[in-house]
Amino acid sequence: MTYLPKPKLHHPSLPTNGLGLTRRDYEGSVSTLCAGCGHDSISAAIVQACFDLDLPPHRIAKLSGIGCSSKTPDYFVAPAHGFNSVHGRMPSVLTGANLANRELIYLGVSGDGDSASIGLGQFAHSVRRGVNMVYIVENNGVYGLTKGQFSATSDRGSKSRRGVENPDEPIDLVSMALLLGATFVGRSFSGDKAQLVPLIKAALLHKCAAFIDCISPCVAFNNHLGSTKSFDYVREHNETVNRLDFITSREPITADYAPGTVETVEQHDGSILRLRKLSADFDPHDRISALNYLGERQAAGEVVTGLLYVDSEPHDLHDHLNTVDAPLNTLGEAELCPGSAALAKLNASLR
Ligand SMILES: Cc1ncc(C[n+]2csc(CCOP(=O)(O)OP(=O)(O)O)c2C)c(N)n1
Ligand code: SF4
Ligand SMILES: [Mg+2]
Repeated sequence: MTYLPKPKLHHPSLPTNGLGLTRRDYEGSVSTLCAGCGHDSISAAIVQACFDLDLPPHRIAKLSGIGCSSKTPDYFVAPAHGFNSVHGRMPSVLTGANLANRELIYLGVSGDGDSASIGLGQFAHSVRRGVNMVYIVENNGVYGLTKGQFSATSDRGSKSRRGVENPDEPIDLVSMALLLGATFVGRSFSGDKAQLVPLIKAALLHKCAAFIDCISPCVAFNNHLGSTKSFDYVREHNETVNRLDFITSREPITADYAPGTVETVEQHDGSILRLRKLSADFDPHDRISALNYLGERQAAGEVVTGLLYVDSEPHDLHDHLNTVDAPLNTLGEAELCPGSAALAKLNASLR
């Protein structure tokens, strides 16, 4: 993989966050993606979110599969832990890492090909198990890296760059995530930083499976007339159901909206999601009605974006399995080996 490091020198007047780090400290190497690729805007949004939240870079673990989208962890938060896995296998690698060490913040980046085709089963099981992670699909409706074949999220009837119509039904990963029990589900657009950054911030502090489908146009193979994942199509058909402001538990809450127009949702760690409702009949706390709403708007050709579902009291995989708090590599012999008496008791219980 091409690797172009950025110069380490910072301008001394760059603003710093609570850790004394600049935004540049959260960047990665120089992107080798096509100029204008939506994926680069998502990387920039991740950099902004991690900087704003004062996340210690060494506490972040970024994982991916294979694809242009899966190359992007190289382009943000260089000092974080990183693992570029096999095509479609990011979720199981992330699940294993999370079980071994729950103290890191897990950020999985994938593509629509990576997650909706070869990795569909992996996506489904990581979400269904409630792995504490942020799972971002950079969704461009094509296999960008292998030169623009339709992916499983391409809409039926949408056209390839050469004018061929896609005959297959699409898979909507947002609807799947809702059906599978994800406790935080959002959809956004790489061209809408004002929506995407707070969504990523809220997802990073959500203590369970947080899924974000981010429409991310491929300027090389899927940004033409007839595509439903182009910049123009998404801008024209974007139906934003709410606007999210994200406030950490450290910040004061200033009320600058008319009463009744804003809903406050408190997350497990005390962080606050302030939701400005833009669609009167959309409720992000009702999984079934969110699914119905998405289905209706999708049939009408609209792309629904915003925070689509949130459960503020989620239980993750560690809660389900009642695992130890400490990372497994810090456990000593006393914790790992309970002794022959305990083993004999266990064996006796199974006879
Ligand atoms: C096991 C395996 N099968 C197929 C491939 C070829 N391949 C590489 S990337 C890719 C699809 C990438 O599409 P997507 O995940 O949507 O990422 P994008 O490039 O569009 O961001 C495929 C099929 C591979 N690398 N490994
Ligand atoms: S081929 Fe498409 S997805 Fe890949 S870098 Fe270029 S614009 Fe982005
Ligand atoms: Mg793709």
